Amino acid sequence: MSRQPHKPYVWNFCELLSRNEIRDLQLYRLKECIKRCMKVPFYQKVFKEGGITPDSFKSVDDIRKLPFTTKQDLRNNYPLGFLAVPREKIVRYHGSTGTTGKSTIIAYTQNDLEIWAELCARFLVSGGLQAHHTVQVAFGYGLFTGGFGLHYGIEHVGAAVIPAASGNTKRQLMLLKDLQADALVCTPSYALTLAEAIQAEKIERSELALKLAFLGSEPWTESMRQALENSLKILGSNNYGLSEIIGPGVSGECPERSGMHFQEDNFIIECIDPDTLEPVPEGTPGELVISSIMREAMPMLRYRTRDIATIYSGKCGCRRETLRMSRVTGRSDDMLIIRGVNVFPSQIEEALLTIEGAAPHYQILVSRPKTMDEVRVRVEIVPEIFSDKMTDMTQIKQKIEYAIRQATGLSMQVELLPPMTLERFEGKAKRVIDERKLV
Ligand code: DLL
Repeated sequence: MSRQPHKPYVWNFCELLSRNEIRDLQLYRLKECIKRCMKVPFYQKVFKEGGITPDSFKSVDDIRKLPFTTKQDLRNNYPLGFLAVPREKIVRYHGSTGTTGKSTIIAYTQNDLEIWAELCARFLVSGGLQAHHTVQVAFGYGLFTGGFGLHYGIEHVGAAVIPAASGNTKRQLMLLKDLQADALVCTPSYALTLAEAIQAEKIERSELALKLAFLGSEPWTESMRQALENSLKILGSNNYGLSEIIGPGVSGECPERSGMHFQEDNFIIECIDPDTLEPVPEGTPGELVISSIMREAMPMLRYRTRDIATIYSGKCGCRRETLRMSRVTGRSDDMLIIRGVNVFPSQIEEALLTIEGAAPHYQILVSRPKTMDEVRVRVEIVPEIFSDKMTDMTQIKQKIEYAIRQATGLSMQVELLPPMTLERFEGKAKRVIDERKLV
């Protein structure tokens, strides 16, 4: 479909600050943020050890005097060790997706929620949303930040929300049709599923009002965008974020489609080599490191996102001068995103090893036969338990499937293997085979 250019809408003048203005604002806000972080025992220790005070920062680049904050630091301080405000100031909790294990809880003050809605409003407007639109949100509502984050952003713009939540494709189609939604919010892979279902149900495009889609929360490609735009006859824009930093709203695309603009009045962005931890030159892929300098409840200083992307500067055709990021091209850890849910192979391993008979030799095969991700876990059974009695094996298989579902929130198909079937490794085990071709 040919792109229908729309005016590069800007929601807030902050988005048009010059580079110098952005840097000045960041420096001021970083110093204020350091003061707030003094209430967090983890940062107190960091500041004491490094002799750091707000006056240690003469320029934004001095942020490198601080060590990184990692997901492990958050886990070590679970659930609320990173709170920078008294508990009674918290009005909302979210968490990282898909796990029932202890991972990360994210807290928000009222002010954090207002800023979050504002940040989401900005990328929505820059992607074409206007107050007269109706938007169907097909993200999960719950601990996951996608549903609520986008919901309040849409309301902030003044558009109408249909909080359809995730799944139930038939009902999604019914709502799209009956309420004539102009815009869709979901993961790119779910948008593809909807596009297929629209075809399968023989719904005529003229029965739908869709014009825009705001897609994010998982990696996707330019060719996937084209497939979606052609089949759904929409403009699809990309947006990026992560719960530890705030949720969606960290960066988003403008009509120029030349990368996602970071909301730099709220975040200080660095891009590092994940091995040497040194900054990479602009235009070289590296790991994004983000500091959330406006957060009240849980500010993060130099948080290692593990997301690999490339950063660009330079004035964009939309008039913004903020740094932009490419699509996320990989991870510097082994996290997988399955149907929009973040999963670590270690969670699957821990779950299957709770079942008697399962050997610690397994392989995780991820594929996307059509539009939905599928995971098959191949597990060896220990020799003492392995039997050719179908009923015994079926029971073990079901137990493992249940344990994995409990641990990850996802259904995965388990295949049991006789002892010594899988390859043994001398070095680092390669347990994940990701066959998804993001086309
Ligand atoms: O996925 C926040 C979000 C919700 C973003 C809705 C956009 C829309 P988490 O569950 O914490 O938060 O997962 C964060 O998802 O570190 C990336 O690896 C991945 N991710 C998020 N957006 C994109 C994107 C939300 N546009 C993790 N492209 C991040 C590629 C993305 N990967």
